[in-house]
Amino acid sequence: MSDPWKECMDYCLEVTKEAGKMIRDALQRDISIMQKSSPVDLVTETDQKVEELIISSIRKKYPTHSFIGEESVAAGAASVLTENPTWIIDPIDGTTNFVHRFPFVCVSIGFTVNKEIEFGIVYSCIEEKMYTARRGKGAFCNGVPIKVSGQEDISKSLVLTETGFKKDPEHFRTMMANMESILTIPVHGIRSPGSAAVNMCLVACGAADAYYHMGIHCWDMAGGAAIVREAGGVIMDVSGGPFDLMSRRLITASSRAIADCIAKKIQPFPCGRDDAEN
Ligand code: LIP
Repeated sequence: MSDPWKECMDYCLEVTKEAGKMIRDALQRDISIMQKSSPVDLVTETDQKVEELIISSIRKKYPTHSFIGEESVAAGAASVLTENPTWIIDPIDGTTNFVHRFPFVCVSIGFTVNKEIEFGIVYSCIEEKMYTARRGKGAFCNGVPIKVSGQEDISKSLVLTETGFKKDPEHFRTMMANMESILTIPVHGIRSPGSAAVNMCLVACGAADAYYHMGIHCWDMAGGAAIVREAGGVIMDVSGGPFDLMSRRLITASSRAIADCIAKKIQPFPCGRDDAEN
């Protein structure tokens, strides 16, 4: 059977390596930090330059394809997923980590066709871990196959989540109550590595058993979603329904049992949709 998107994935890999090198080089210099939606929602010149590099390189080769990029959307571009082949790009997932030189910083790219994720690439570029997954063909880290832990017992699990940018009192209370509700199951622990895409890769390779988050974006999820799925993980909405790339929320886990248990334990809060904000 022909594999029409293989060439796109191979090309994406080369562009991602270049982007990762650009990020590593930038860490050697002073980092100029700007604010986006709030004093804790940060962006740097490097986020913008890396996104420019990725989009211009891919657009030159695939001029008819569509793009949803974090910094382009911040600058006013639409974030609507269509049937057209679409590259969903987070040039630096873990910008706060990047600013602090905390080592979980990645380039995340997901590629969709007919709104389905065909492949995902997440390059944790300080650790130099290149995670890749193509629909139906497995998930890999630096070319070595990876799979989820397979843990089914939530009381033996390590769970990832993030605190995010929105710190209004109601949101904050729900977020803390959710963490309390998970911690008191009990679980072995909760961790917040600071990058949604890296979190999904940590579940994909069995270093963590679950990750849940509300308030992130399609560019945080697209690359990692392909990887965790192909590694045998479950990915779903926080309501327990099917995963929706534009919904700004997800649960992913090593097993359905753990994902379902988290869905029952956490209280969703409204976070809007990526395709409703333009
Ligand atoms: C970040 C995520 C992080 C989350 C933040 C933000 P950015 O992405 O990966 O896990 O807590 O809300 O979305 O802004 O660094 O690309």
